[in-house]
Amino acid sequence: MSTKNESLPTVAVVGLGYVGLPVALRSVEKGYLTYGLELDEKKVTLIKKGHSPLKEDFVEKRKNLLKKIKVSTNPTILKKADIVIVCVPTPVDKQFYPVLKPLKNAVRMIAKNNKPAQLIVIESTINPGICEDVLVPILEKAGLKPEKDYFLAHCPERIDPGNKQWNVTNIPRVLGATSPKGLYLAKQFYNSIIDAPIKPMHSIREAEAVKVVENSFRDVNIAFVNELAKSFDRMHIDVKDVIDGAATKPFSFLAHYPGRGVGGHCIPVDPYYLIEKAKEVGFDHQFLRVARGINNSMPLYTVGLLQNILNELKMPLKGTKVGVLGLAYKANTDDLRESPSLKIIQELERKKAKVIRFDPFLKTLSDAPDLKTLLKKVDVLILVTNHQEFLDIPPEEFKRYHILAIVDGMNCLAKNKIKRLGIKYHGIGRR
Ligand code: SAJ
Repeated sequence: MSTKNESLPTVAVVGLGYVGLPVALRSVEKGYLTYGLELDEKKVTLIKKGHSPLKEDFVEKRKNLLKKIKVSTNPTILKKADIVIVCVPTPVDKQFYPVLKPLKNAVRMIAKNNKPAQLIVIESTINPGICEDVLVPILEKAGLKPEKDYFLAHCPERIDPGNKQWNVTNIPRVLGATSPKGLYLAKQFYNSIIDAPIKPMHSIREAEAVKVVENSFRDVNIAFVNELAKSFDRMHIDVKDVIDGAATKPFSFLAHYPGRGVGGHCIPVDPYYLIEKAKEVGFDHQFLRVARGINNSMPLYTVGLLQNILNELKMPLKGTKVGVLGLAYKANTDDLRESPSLKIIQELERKKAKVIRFDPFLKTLSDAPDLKTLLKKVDVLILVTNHQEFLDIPPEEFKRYHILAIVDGMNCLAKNKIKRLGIKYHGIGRR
């Protein structure tokens, strides 16, 4: 029930993307008067009309609350907020160095529109030390006094795009702050909107470290199986079967699966936060760097697999019509960020293949209006995204449209059925 509760503090969310919008909706749902500061006019207009700028299950189910978020592009709305939640992007640049400009700008805007005793919570992913070494100086430069004008906390976001089970209401969180009072105020707020444990960390640095550690953990585990895939490819061992076998062990094994590369705004990015931060203290995270290198090598490795198959078929890659199934980095989403498809297509075109793309979630970027049209047009396929629509293709369809070879970049197709139809098949560590 979303009724305005006079006794509750006023909330403002800065950045209404895949993290901020769910937080704002949840805040409304729990009765908070909620403002939304969003620089993208189009998004503001959409939300004002009650339309979601995101294709997220959680948002779709709460569309009726969208109009209750007081959205604006004007930062002066922050003057009304007792609690400001910062959910702006923290990408990395071409040298993989964290780009903090959006975050710094957001904090500058907050500082200029301070309400005394304002609680500022950073949800964006940052590396250890950013709050105290970068954001506090910005607040102090604006003349703000800690504990009097502001309290600073960090509650790293854990939104998993496309996940229908876990969302902002039920994902446990960690929380750190620069003072006990700030921790108390932040914990009160998050306990009121999240039906899951909120773990207070002993310092804000520890809270900053948690997120980059959990995502680096995932990146190195994916790199482990990607390296296995490369070696098992040579040993003619199906790495997917082996991982499934290892996963029968009920403890101390956590299955990850090889693929055409690691995309998204978290996993391929967050390890660089740790790598860069550690450099400042003279430490080289060689393991994280090696893992990043292995994962970054997978798109070209995938194209190499196609090249090997075409060599067997005595077909040059140049001029071959290659169907690329999927552009998004993750199944059943329309998210292109850091998607391996971009490097795969770039390499195919560099080798003068004729590329025809199709992604049911990104039709405006597709070269074919639908899957059938693509299958009619191409000689071979590379599956990049394990969208359900591609998993549902009966293998006979590949035969019907004279597909000569398939590289299964997510090891998700029916390998044996495809091979029995006389179609060349190669997965990642799976042949
Ligand atoms: N991937 C693999 N092998 C795997 C798992 C993933 O190659 O075994 C690839 C995916 O294809 C994708 C990339 O890695 O291209 C990232 O996949 P992901 O499942 O980690 O999806 P993300 O990027 O949405 O990661 C989010 C993260 N959530 C947050 O940062 C808040 C991550 O912490 C979660 O573990 C992940 O969702 C999840 O579990 O789904």
